[in-house]
Amino acid sequence: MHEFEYDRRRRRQWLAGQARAEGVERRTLLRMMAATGVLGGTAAAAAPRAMAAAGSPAAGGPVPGIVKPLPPEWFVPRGTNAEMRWDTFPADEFQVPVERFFVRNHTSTPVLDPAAWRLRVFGSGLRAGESGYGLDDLRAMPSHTVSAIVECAGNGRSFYASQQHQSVPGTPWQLGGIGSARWRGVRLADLLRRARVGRHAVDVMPVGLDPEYVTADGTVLGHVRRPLPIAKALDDALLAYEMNGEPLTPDHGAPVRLIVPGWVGIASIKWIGSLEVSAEPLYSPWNTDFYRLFGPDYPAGGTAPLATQVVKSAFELALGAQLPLGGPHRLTGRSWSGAAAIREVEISTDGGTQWHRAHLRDHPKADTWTRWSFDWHPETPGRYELRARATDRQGNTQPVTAVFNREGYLFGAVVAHPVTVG
Ligand SMILES: Nc1nc2c(c(=O)[nH]1)N[C@H]1C(S)=C(S)[C@@H](COP(=O)(O)O)O[C@H]1N2
Ligand SMILES: [Mo]
Repeated sequence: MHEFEYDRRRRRQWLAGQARAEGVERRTLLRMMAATGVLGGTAAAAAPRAMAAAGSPAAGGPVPGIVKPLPPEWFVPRGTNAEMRWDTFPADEFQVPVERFFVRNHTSTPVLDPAAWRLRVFGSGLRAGESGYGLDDLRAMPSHTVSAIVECAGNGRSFYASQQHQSVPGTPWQLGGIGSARWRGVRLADLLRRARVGRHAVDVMPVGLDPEYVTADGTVLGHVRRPLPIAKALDDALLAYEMNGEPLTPDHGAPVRLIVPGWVGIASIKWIGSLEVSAEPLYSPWNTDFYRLFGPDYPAGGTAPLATQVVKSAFELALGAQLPLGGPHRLTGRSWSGAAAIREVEISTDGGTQWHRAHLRDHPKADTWTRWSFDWHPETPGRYELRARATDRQGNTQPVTAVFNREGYLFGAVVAHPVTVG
């Protein structure tokens, strides 16, 4: 799909009044677009920042708004989010257990009654009127199970600062803003056909039932929602009601969330309550102001809304880990790409001069990660920098540096992983 062209067309249509801003006042959206240069203006510092959270804190937890326990051996708290720790993750487990899965909340986890839940489907892209579906209706439809990653677009963001000396706002994730799970549910395509989607539909807008999102300057941006192009909606998106064989838990979108394989995590809207199917392009702040690339190396108006994730790798080892002298040390980790299955992973233990092929422990598949291992025999004590570099089957590989963007998304460069031996 030619996303950039598609997006330009959407923007033109919106400006011509043919597309709607879906709950965002036109005035507010114009101001945001001007502030971020979407309208060709200057990139001012006035862009609303995604910081403030609405909703009440969950009692007692280290992260306000998250319901499940977040033991420090498994998680690092980050604002309203919880990052998964790679160094304590068991190398032999493929999927991330629900209780260890990272959480990214714009506001706070709502606890919804599954029996009362309904999904409202409506819009100009349907050849029928509004329809509604309860959880039983979804469970009665053919089910489909996928192994798929959910990864935040900002995963790896902290390395813009630590490795490239570039300061970016937002959650300073290391590499644990990611998880893979087995998701079971109804193909969005099946539901859309049942709701009688028409040929002229261009976007679907899933809307979350979590509290409305309020920026640091007090602007109410409404419920978390982000338009999904109909092509992806009809391709492999899933309305998931189970995660790793159990009903979804509150923090991960119960009773039903969207799973959009290969795409940035924000596409996978949790706690979905309604779905507009539109014959006109739709907008929300999550595809205009947030989740695009802005910066000196990008078009003045920013790129098209982010879609596919880049290639990344992580060691199952703490940054700065201490390893005893002698070995061998079995280094383990995982690599993934939103575009294709992993083809090859290379390891360097000398700061990036020499590279050696890692052993792939899984048959690489698209939409999830591939585990790898590498036996290392460091002969002298001291400080080393480990590196892992993956290449996917489309030939995408991890570069030495990531191109800067204002919000610090898509950090795909090779990460220098310091360890001390001896
Ligand atoms: N309704 C709603 N959906 C949401 C979000 C949110 O805050 N509200 N966060 C998104 C983001 S940015 C990410 S990375 C993923 C995180 O999913 P998880 O918390 O299950 O790991 O959910 C996405 N879906
Ligand atoms: Mo995210």
